[in-house]
Amino acid sequence: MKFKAYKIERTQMKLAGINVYNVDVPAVRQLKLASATVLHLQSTVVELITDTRLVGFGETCPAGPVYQPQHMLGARAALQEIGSSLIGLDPRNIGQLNRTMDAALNGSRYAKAAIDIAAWDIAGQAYNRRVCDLLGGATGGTIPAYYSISRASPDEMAREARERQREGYARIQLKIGGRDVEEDIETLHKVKGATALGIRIAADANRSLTSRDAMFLSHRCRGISMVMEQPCNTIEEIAAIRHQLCHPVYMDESAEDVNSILRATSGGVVDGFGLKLTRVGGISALRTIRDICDALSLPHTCDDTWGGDIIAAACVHVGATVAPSRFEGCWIAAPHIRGHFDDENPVRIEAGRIQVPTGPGLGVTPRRDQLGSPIMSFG
Ligand code: 0XW
Ligand code: MG
Repeated sequence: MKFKAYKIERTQMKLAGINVYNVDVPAVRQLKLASATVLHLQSTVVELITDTRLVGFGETCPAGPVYQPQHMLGARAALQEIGSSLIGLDPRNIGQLNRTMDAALNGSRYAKAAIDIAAWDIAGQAYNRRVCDLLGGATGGTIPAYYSISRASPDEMAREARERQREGYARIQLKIGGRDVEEDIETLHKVKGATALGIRIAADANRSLTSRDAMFLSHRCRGISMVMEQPCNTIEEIAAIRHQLCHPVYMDESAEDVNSILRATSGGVVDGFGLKLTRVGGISALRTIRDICDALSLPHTCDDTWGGDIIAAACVHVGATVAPSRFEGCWIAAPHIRGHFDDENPVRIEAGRIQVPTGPGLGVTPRRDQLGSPIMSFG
């Protein structure tokens, strides 16, 4: 019996140029965290131009210079360092692209993430598939979003929690910390009283609590079903008190890359993660972390710290491929910012859910007038 030999046709594609743009992201609703208030930001958008008609877009947008070590000008300096090393590579070979970036510059995963996202956008368009299809397939047409409630008085936060639950959110994150812990304890009790059973609550201190206050808060909120997100500054501080807390602990800011996630999980330090797409290195790294969490039955979110429709689409594509039993939802900046990069395919939340973009690649294309002239070009 003879078998017919099928040959995979190899088409050529090369990266011919890269443009980097500054895009204003005006805020309509500030987000007050323990250490900072996020307002108007400038995002960094990367355009990968191939020698075919295809272009892909990526984005990175740290939430200001204080939330985490990553910051806007740092991303741009890193892109300056790595940009020219990528010209001539096949952007569909995302592994090679990432290895080349690592050979050109140590660290700065959040800048490399913008290139990685744009490469997935090109690969999706080249194969006529959505990014979520290339990542293993979507769980459905929409995925859950969660809402982050800015730090405010206990009554205001409780009122907003009730409103968001009525709007359709199944999960809310409450910003705590950076004030007297008594106010946070009062807030959590008032939120519990104001919301109906079933709402999932994350109390996010954004690294700010002392181990003493984290223990006080957890014990005084013993009857509240909630998770404590990044209560203290470091993995070590969290590890030291973890078994004295009454609540599951999720790691966010300390989840910096695949290795820190392996350290935290092998040490049994956490029960889940608030994952940030660009901090960990983009879609490729988040895919690996998704699979680690799946194997260890650890729930997690798929978000970023801020940004426009490109980052939002990338988070939603990965989020759409997470097993529902592991998925804590996506946070996107849309409710906090004015307008969209792509008016025809905006990534937005309706009744607590986000529609997975339907076009090939990321399924969003920023308007040219919004990009303006590049601030940096290669090739
Ligand atoms: C709520 N977020 C997803 C957006 C802000 O950048 C902070 C972040 C978090 O979970 O810490
Ligand atoms: Mg967080």
